[in-house]
Amino acid sequence: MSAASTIRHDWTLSEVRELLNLPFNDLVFRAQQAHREYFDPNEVQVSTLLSIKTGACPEDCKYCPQSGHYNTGLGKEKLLEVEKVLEEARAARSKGATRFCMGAAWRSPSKKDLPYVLDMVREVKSLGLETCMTLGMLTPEQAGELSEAGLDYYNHNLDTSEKYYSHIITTRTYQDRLDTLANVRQAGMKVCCGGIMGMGEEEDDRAGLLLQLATLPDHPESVPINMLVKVKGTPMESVEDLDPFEFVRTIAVARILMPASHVRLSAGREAMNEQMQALCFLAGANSIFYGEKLLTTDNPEADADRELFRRLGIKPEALATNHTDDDEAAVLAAQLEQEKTRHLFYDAANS
Ligand code: SAM
Ligand code: DTB
Ligand code: SF4
Repeated sequence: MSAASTIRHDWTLSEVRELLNLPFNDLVFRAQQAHREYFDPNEVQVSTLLSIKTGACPEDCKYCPQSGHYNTGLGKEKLLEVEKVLEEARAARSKGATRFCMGAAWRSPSKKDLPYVLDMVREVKSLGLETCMTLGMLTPEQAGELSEAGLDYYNHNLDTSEKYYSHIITTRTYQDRLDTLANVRQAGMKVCCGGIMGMGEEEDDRAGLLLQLATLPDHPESVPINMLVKVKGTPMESVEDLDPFEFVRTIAVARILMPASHVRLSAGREAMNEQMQALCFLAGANSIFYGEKLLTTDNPEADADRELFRRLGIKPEALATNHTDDDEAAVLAAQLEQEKTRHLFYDAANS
């Protein structure tokens, strides 16, 4: 492997700042180079999200429609039944998603709820889908149980720089988040960790977040870059828009710093036009949330995303073939299933 291909964990803040400030064309060119060393540039991974427990969260994250501290008009819902989750997972699979991400508005999972969540992991996994959960903070024991049940990814975002963090959340610390990430790693799961742009932060906060992610002992396998979805009733409902090019720059720098990770163009696509999304793919984004809802807010219609892929010649990334003996049968079944659903994209891509 050439020196340029080496994955680095020793990036410095001045390097990250320099990258963020490159002339736009130079930055995107470098991001494309990095992208092509590790990925097919015309493939994008597709995940579908489901809120398994909505609203009345005790945390005070200023961006979040689900925080019980703000009145956003969201009702409080109980943890969904396992059967309902499975129904949604089957529907996502039949539309061509390969990963199913389940999110709960919790500070951390309770002793009472965890067994149900473990069942969800086992059952969704038996459909051959990759599984991801985001349930708040985890102890080493909880992370161990989720890993044991077969959970592939755990999403836990740092959200912003350490410096800006206390302007956004006061009910848990940056260090709490780093501790959960370490517990997830220690338990052998893949890490999904990123942040939100457009929360009134400065460029240096975006640099600080990217640096933190890129200097973790192992890069997160998945790096969601969210554009703030401004929800009425949250303290961020009327924060000033971020310059869209700054968002694209953030994606490009994430791609350069963590070249082997999937960078997800995450929340906020509903408010982006197709040209903006294409720029994000050009800058190295290679994963999206697919399906009409994120957790509680709208995402583009699945048909519209397939049409966008067609126009850009993008294909959905196939399920990974490396798997353990334990889930071999399920993965093979899912790959067959995926062959059936790929026509949804391919027919469009070839027409
Ligand atoms: N409660 C768990 C937690 O916070 O760890 C899991 C669910 S939480 C909704 C998952 C992530 O969604 C947050 O960390 C945040 O990055 C993202 N998110 C929440 N509200 C958002 C918004 N309005 N715009 C963009 N991203 C948002
Ligand atoms: C992530 O980084 N973004 C997703 C997922 N991980 C869990 C969540 C976005 C939520 C947007 C607001 C909502 O729909 O409630
Ligand atoms: Fe709760 Fe997660 Fe929303 Fe924060 S981001 S308020 S922890 S659901």
